[in-house]
Amino acid sequence: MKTIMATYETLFRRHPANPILSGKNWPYSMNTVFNAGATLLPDGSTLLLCRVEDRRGHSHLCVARSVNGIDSWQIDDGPTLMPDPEKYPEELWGIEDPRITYVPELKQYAIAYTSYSRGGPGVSLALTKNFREFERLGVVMSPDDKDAALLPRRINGSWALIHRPMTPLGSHIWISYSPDLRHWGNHKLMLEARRGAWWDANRIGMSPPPIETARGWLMIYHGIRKTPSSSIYRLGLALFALEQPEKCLARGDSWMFAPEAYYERQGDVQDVVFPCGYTVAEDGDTINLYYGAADSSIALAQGSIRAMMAWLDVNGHSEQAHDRRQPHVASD
Ligand code: BMA
Repeated sequence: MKTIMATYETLFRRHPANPILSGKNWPYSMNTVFNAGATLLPDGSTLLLCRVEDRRGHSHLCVARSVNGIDSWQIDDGPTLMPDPEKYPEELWGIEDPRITYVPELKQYAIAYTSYSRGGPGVSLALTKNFREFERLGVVMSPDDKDAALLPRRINGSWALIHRPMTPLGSHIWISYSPDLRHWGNHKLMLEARRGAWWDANRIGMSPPPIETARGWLMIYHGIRKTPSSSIYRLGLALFALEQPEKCLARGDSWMFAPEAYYERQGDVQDVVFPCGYTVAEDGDTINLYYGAADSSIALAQGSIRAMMAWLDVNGHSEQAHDRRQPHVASD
């Protein structure tokens, strides 16, 4: 009898120093650190904007800097960006999951983050030049909405924000456009959660900001598989047209990274890998993916943009070819 052997290509290698940051590194009292935004600073060092959950269960953001992006992190002595519910009531229950985009036209970094309001989680935007002073633009997508990032440049004259509203029919990835970063419209469905048994059925979200390549915006997204006992957060890939980013060119069928290591499988929330940021090395290809592990620590996995594109060429399909395009039956 023939034995069926499945081999899976490894697109990301976990760093042996994982988890690279956790509560035990922190200079002040807290519960956990996870889901960090990331960027390279002009001097080539790495900045992580970490989500820190305190012992009330509320989150704030704190900066950690490192010359090599792996160790010797210099962590701010106290919270870098605290919720400010007096001026911004939408931040009442904390601020979470920042995604950083450097915007050359503004010569500033844009941070899209989840603000946890009395009315649910929404998307807020802030601008900063130095990660010390921040200009808040307030809520740009009202609840329930999260998993947002700004594209680094205008598309046909408009700013573009990717985000993930929740609906009773499923949570899908949308893109919206704005002339001024404050007023948003022209909302377009970008990527749908699949249905049925798929690993990315019913609820998906963008993970780090998309990577601009010559062939399109390469997006690492998470799919949430609800199981009888909990949920599994895994990562997949999709590619979108450069000047029409709501147009999906290809989407991988299988996940390409999933919780396997002990620090991803056990923690405050088991079975979660949740990247909010990456940096690209000088070679223009090596990607350092920073991800929250089990809502309890920050880990690093390294991959290659070229390898992700090659994987998508083999494992991806255009959305038209996909089974979700088949007409729904009445009982569906
Ligand atoms: C999502 C986000 C993340 C979190 C994940 C797993 O909905 O809120 O912040 O890491 O759940 O708990």
